Formats: sequence, structure tokens, C-alpha cells
Amino acid sequence: HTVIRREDYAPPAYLIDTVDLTFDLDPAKTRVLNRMRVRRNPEAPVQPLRLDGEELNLARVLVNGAGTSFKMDGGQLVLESLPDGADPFELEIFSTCAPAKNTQLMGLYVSQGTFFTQCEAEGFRRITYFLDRPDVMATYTVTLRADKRQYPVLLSNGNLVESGDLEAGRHYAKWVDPHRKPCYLFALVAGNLVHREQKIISRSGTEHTLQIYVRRGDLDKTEHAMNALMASIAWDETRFGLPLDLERFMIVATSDFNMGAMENKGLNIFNTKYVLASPATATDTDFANVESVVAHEYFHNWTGNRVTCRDWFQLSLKEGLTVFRDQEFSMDMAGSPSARAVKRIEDVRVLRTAQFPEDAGPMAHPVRPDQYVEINNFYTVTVYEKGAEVVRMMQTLVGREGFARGLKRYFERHDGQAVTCDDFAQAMADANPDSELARLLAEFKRWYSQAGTPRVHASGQHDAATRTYTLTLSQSCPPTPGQPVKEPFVIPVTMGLLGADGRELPLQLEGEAQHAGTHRTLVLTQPSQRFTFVGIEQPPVPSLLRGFSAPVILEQDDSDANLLTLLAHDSDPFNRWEAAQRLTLRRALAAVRAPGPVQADVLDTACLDALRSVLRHPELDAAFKELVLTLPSETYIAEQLDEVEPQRIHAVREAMRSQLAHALHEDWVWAYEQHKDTGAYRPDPVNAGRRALAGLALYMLCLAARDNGNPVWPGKTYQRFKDAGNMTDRFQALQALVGSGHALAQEALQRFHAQFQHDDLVLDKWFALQAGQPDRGGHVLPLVKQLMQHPDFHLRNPNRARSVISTYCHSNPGAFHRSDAAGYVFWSERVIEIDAFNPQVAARLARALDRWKKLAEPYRSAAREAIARVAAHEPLSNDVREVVTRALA
Ligand code: HT7
Ligand code: ZN
Repeated sequence: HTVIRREDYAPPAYLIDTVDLTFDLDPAKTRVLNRMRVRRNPEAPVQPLRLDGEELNLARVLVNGAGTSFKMDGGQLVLESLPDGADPFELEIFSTCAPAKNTQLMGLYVSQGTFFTQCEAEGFRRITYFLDRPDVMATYTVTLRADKRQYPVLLSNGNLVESGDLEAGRHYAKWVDPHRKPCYLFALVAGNLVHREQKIISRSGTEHTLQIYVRRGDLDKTEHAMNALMASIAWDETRFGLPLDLERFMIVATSDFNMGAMENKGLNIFNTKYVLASPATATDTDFANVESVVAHEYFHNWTGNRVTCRDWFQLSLKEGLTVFRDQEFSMDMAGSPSARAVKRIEDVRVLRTAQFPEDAGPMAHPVRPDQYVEINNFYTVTVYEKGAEVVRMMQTLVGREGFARGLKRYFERHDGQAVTCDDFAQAMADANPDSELARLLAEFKRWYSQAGTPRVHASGQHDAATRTYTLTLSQSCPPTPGQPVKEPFVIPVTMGLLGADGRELPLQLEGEAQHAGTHRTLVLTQPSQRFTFVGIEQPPVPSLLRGFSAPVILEQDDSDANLLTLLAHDSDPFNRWEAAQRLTLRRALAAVRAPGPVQADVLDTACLDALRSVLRHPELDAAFKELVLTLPSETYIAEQLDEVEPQRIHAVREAMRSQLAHALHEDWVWAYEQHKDTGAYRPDPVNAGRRALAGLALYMLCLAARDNGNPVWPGKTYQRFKDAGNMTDRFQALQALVGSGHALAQEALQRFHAQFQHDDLVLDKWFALQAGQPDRGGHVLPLVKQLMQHPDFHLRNPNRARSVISTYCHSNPGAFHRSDAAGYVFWSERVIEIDAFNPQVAARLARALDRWKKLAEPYRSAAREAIARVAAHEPLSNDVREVVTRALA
């Protein structure tokens, strides 16, 4: 299968200036008339025009109104005899497609009787023949014609300029988008929808109309998304001076969507999961996700749409930057330093449990990949989350104001263009000529070109005689596919030093005239570097990589005593949390590696006491406490090991949880009583944090009750489940019952289903909770199979398929990795089954066995066999083939 390489980039042979599309919408056969103004690209050699097309029926091709010769080549429409010279010509293409049969959800498809499009990355070619690449930008005029009764709402990008009735009960709407855009930002929606509308006046005094379109019955769940949209608009203007450039900005929700949402110009299309939220049906996490996804898509309006990618290798140009922007937005919205830290910890957890494994596995690729077979496989945590970390490091190196200056320079230079990651980094450096970024730009850009997670080894030496402390930082990066050797990275290490009493020490490096405060960023550029601090009387406690200042693995052999000091005193909340993680991780790893059966006392008294002090702390926020008291995940524990025994890791983590539940029983009772009432529901970080801690406490109390047979807490939990005034409290209670395996769980699950059977998003939670529950004697896999037979289970709906199958295969390692290989057999069957109708969803599921080479026997051989079974299946999509081929390599 064709490998696309970044080095082969060539500018397009032709440019398309305008596109005029007319759609006669019909689920079975939609007619698409595409009239383009095309001209030769003066910057490219003379070549035939090759237009991309997929699953289209071609009816007619006219050039300047006359028929022309053409040929088909591998799906492309090739036009060889086109007018000579630089003058533009009219190219008219008439084709049809079948939206009702489009199960891939790419291109034009029908979901619950409504037409939607998804064009990123290469879906536009499934609508009409086109130069389907992001560096071809045009202005679009779109006319939609459809049955008026079935499809009263007709939407496309830009502004509505005309609408009216046609014969035979049909009507039309004509939309003009004044902004030039690549075709991946094209969108249309046609259906029977209702909308919430909000007028706003921007800082410059212009009026804008904001609309959110949903199915009838969902309108009362759109207030939060609208608030998030307004907050995002205000934030982008205030923080970066970027205004809304549209009269009308629309969001439309669909329940059939491969990803989270799509930033089509002026017409964002969202998975319902990231739009709809009401206190009765959505949890605090759902509310937070809606806010950040609405923000993310809105921020793309500048970072992605106004300046787009030259080619898909540059995907992180828009995605890494936009994730960084949405993370910053959520932090600014959170308010307090502690709430900001909570958001940062959550983001780092995602990076470490999803991106680090990706970077160490067969699909490892640089933030700017060098090659791909199927671009859809590269919408990854590396491109998104690691890409955001790269942007964050730039901000660390140039400062917050310097970063805003760099972004301004980027738009001054590149507004309206399709550019590269290099262009972005150059604008940042040029706007900050005296910065470390500018000085080290070439080396810094290795973050874009080299895959793999760097390891930074830190060791410190105190010299009492000279009152100095020398910190040695050394870096290395393991080989990744196609990159056996790495050059050193530029690694900002933000740090401080604490005295034994926990006080922050002034930091003065040898050769400096005075100290520069108690917190600073060292920049590691060499394989190994020494930093000597002066005026240090006693051996200090180093607090390194504060705020997770670089996406690296920090190897530090510091003592438990040092970690306990950091946990108790560090002024950096991130490192305070990190100290607890390292303390518990250390014990988990010792228990996993120890011979013989897993012991019950994995955690020692010092560790338990330290965790108790955090839980009981009078000043720390509840949200932060909940994070500190949540043990490292099984996936994260597995990543630290060379050989993985999933069952043993599961047993160790369960033993730790049980120990925590019993040893801190009184404290959990206290925590629950103190935090269980949050009054009228508000999804803000303070209230959400209180609910999170109460929920964890309840879970712990149910775990303890399971072991001692005491019915009091399960009974209280069931009562809370029934009486809850919001979904967060209700679902946490249900989780506690299901997670602890209590008999009341069945009753509660039935009740929950009966109450919410008409709400798809809540049902997704119901399915996921069951597929993700801790395994007891192998009961989860039969349950998963049973859930797939449930009348509410629909394999073709991505959210529902993910709620059961992906939850089981990706998020429940203790249940998935079975010694009888049944989990892997199930996985291979589902990958093949889903691949037949939706390769994108199948390819994501296929990634569940990425790390098979680390597994101990018998898992390893069984996993390889399952992957080989998928690889041998015919037919197989490019998407899945690329994943399994790389896994087996
Ligand atoms: N830019 C959007 C990407 C996207 C997508 C990609 C492939 C297939 C379906 C898709 N739906 C959305 C999402 C984003 O990052 O905002
Ligand atoms: Zn995005």
C-alpha cells in the first residue's frame, strides 16, 4: 500500500479559486454539481490535473462548457487536455453519491434522518472530485436543495444569502462563505433540527449570531455549550487579540460521529457527547469536556482555519497549538492556582498514560510525522497532546508575553496561508530574538522531528565545605521505528530546592551575581550538563520538572524522605501530586516484582500516613486531594516495567486500593460527610472537586464494606444513587456499587437503565461502566458479549461501540488480558467486524494491542497470534492494515 512521505511534498499543479456547489439532497442518491474556477499553478511544472474521488458516480465533465476527454486512474479523475496558459477556466463536474449507504461517516452521510458531512482529512473526495489537499484554498458558494418537510433546516459555511421554495415540496438555501478555505473545512447539514440562538457584540462593536442546532428535545441541554462558546470568544480576544471573524457561528450536534468534533468554518459539527449537558444527565467531567471541546473547535477558527496546514504532515501545526490553547483556556477559566494545577495534572495524566506508551510502541512517530499510509491513523495523542507540550515549552522559553507576541507575528506573516510547523516556530523565535528559543531554534525543532520520550536522569551532590549543590542532568532517548539514534533535545527543567524543613531556598548558580528567586528554568541542551548552586548550607530536596515543564521521563533516585517532604511542602502543586504518585508507584512496582503471591500490605505506614495528611489537610482543595489519593493507573504501572504481567498488576493495584480503603476508613467517612453536599448544581471546579472527593470516599467505603460484609455503606450508597440531584452524584454512587461488586449493583443498574433508556449519552455511560468494571474471576468478557446483544447496543454507532468494546479492550486491562486468550480473540473478531463498515473506528480499536511485545507469556504469544489473524484477514482497510503491520514489524 502506498506510503505517503513528507519529503515528497510538491505544490499542486492547479489552483482552485472558486467553488460553486449545488446539492440535490436525497439519502439514496444525492446529486452534486460542482463548478470550479481553476488555473494552472505558476509555481508547479506543467502536469495533468488529477482530481481525487472516492465512491462517486461520475456523470459529466465539462471544461468551459464543453465536453472533454478524461481518464480514471486509481480512483483519480485525470484531465490531460486542459486549456494552455495561465488563464482560469471553468471546470464543471456532475456526480452522485449515496449518503444513506455511507457507514464510514466520512464525506456526506445520514444520521437519524439528518445529512451531515465530515471532510477532514480526506472526506471531501467522497462528495465530489477535487484537489483534496489542504494547500488548495478556495471561496465556496453552496446551494442546498431538499424536501422541505423532512429537511427544513439547510446549513452550510458562511452566510445565508438566499432561500425559498421549489416545486414538489422541495426548498433551497444558498450560502456564501467569504473566507478562502481548504476543502476539509467544508460542511453541510440538512435536517429537522431546532436551535438555541445568542446575539453577542464583540469588543470592536460588531454583532454576531451564535447558534447551536440539536434534535428536538435536546435544546435544554445546550446552555452550557453556548456559555462555553461565549467564554471562548471573549478569551481569545482578551488573551491573544483574536476576534470572531464571522457574522454567524453555528454548532450542530450529531450522535453518529467518528471523533469529538470538527471545526468546519462557521459550521462546527460536534459529537453530541461534547455539546449536550444538563445536571440530570451529564457528569462534571462531561461538563468540563464540553467546555474544552467547544473552546478547542472555536480556537481552530484562527489556529487551523485562518492559517492552515500545508500538508497533513503538519497536522500538529493546528492540533498541537489548538490543544495548547484549549488547555490554557480551561486553566484560565478554572481560576485559582490550585484549580489550574488540577487541570495541568489531568492533562499530564493523559499524556503519560496514552502518549508515552504510543511513543514507546510500534506506532511511535514524531509530532510531525515523516510518512503515513492512512492519515486518519495520525490523529494521535502524539500529534495532539505531545504537540501541545511542544508549544507549551516554547511558551516556557519565551515567557507568556513573548508567546503572545510570537502568535501575533505568526498571523501577521501567514494569515490566509497554508504553512508548516517550521513557519510557526520561526515566527515565535523571530518575535523573541533574545530568547533561548531563538538561540536554540534548530535544536529545539528536534521535538518536531524525533519520536520517543526522552529520559532525563537527575542526580545531585551537596558539598558542605563549599556550600554548593551540583545537579547533574543527563538525557537520552530510546530508538523508535526508523530512528535508531537521537540528537539531544532542548529540555526546559523548571525547578526549585527545598530545605529539609520544606522551605524554598534562594537559587543562585555559580557565576551569577545574585539569586534569582526560588523557582527557575534550567535549559538542558547537551547529553549531560551540570548546574552548581551556591550558598546551599544543607543537602537540599530537589523539586524538578515543576508543572511538568517538558514531556520527559524524569529518573531520580531520591529517598522516600525527600518525596515525603515534597508531598508535604512543595510550593509547586504539580510536584506535590507527583511525589505521592512516585511514593505509591515505587511500592506498586516492588509488589509486582516480588516473588510469590501478592501481599495485602503493599503500602507502608509512612505512605498511608502521608496520604491521610493530604486527605485531612485543612487548606488543600478537594479536587487536588482526590488526585493525590487516586493511585497510578494499571497502564501507567505497566509502562514502568520491561515485562508486563497484567493480572499481577491488577491484583497489586486492587490490593493497594483495598488497603487504602481500610487503613483510612475513618478518614473516608469524614471526607464523605464533609464533601457530600454541594447544594444547587454548578459545574465549577470547586464544586466539582468536592463531588469528586465525596465520590472517591464513597467508593472506598463500599470497597471496605465488601471485605467486612458490613451493609451500611452500600445501603447508604444505594440511597444516594436513588436520591441524587445530579448525574455526577448518581453515577458515582452507581460506580461505587458496581466497582465493589455489591449485590445492590444489579438493582441499581436496572433502575438506571429504566430511568435513562431514552438518553443515548447516559446509556453510553451505563454500558461503559459495566464493560470497565474490575474483573472478578473473568466475569467481564461474558458480560461484554451479553451487552452486545442488548437491544440498545448498536455496533454502527461509534459512541455505543466505543462504550462497550473500546472500554473493555483499551481501559480494562485486568479483564482484557486473560490467560485463556479469549479477550484477544474477541478483540480480533471485533476489529475485523467493524473494519467492514467503519475503518477509522476499527483502526483505533486495533491499537489496543500496541504494547503486546512487553507482555509476559502466555499473553505475548496469544496477542501476536490475534494480531496476525487480523493482518491475514481479507479484505482489510488501509487503516487497520497499517496498524497491525506496524505492530507485527
Ligand atoms: N480537526 C478535527 C479532526 C476530525 C477528524 C479527523 C478524521 C476523521 C474524523 C474527524 N472528525 C474530526 C478534530 C479536532 O481536532 O478538532
Ligand atoms: Zn483540533
